[in-house]
Formats: sequence, structure tokens, C-alpha cells
Amino acid sequence: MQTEVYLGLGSNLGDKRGNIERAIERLRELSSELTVSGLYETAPVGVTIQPSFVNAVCGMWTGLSVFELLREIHGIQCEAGVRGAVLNGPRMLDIDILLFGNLVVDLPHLKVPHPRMTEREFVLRPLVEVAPGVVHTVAKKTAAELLADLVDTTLDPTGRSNR
Ligand code: PH2
Ligand code: MG
Repeated sequence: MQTEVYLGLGSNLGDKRGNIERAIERLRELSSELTVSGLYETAPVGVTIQPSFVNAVCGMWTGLSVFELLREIHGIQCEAGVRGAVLNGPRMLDIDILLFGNLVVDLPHLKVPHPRMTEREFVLRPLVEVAPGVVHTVAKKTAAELLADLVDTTLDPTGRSNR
């Protein structure tokens, strides 16, 4: 069985673009079909005193289970280098499973959909580029709607829309 999967990639140490591009080449080996967004230079979110990131999203079809995919992702992250083990701190490569078909997982080491993806423009903007119509399994909104909601609340921090 093939599943449609979306992954978020980020790097803010070393050869940031090269780290993302090498990861994509490795992910291609795991999928029958893969599309990748552009590479976005983004300001760090959360821990803001750290280098800027390069972020991208890839969409792929894979025959792997979510746990098999997670194991492969860990391997790809290790190959890129384990520097940057600080939570939310600088890292050579971070790959997050954003969406895995319609699957919902809530385990200590794995949450799908990714719990913070709806708050992060550095995830939603490239996601909209590759799959504007993909529906978030829990929020029941498309990527394009989630991005529009986010931009609204960013412009008006009270969350009141003026439209
Ligand atoms: N990842 C984080 C924390 N902050 N900021 C940006 N711009 N891009 C990221 O990928 C990122 C971040 C933790 O995974
Ligand atoms: Mg992350």
C-alpha cells in the first residue's frame, strides 16, 4: 500500500542547502514519486538567537509504514551529522513527518500530524507550494486555508479577522 506523505525539512548549520538537497536525494530512494518545494531562507522561530534556517517541504508516495519511515529519517539525520542535539536549537538537518495519509499518531516519540505545523509559516508556505489542497487530518482544513488563517492572526495578534 502506498501512502501520500508530507515532510518538513530544515537546516541551520553547515552547508544548509547542501544538507537539504542530500536529504531529498536519500528520500527519493524511499518513494515512488517525490515533489519538493523551493528552498526558503527563514528567520528562526522559538529559540531566536540561532542562525537562520533553510526550510523546504517534500511530498512523496511511499510503501513504508510510518515507523519504517521514522527509522529511515533518523538514519538520514544521523548521516548529516549529529551536531545540534539541543531541542529546538541549531542543527545540520531536521526532518519532521507533517502528514502521513489520514493517519493520526499520538505517542511520546511521534505525533502525526506534526503538532506545531499549523503555527509555522516556514512549514505552511512551502507546503502550499507543493500541495495547496492537501487536507490536515485533524484541523480538517487545506494547507492553503491554514496558511491564510495563520497570516490573518499574525497581522492581527488578537486573532480577530477584519475581513
Ligand atoms: N525548527 C525548529 C525551531 N525553529 N525555525 C525555522 N525558521 N525553521 C525551522 O525549521 C525551525 C525553527 C525546531 O525544529
Ligand atoms: Mg522540526
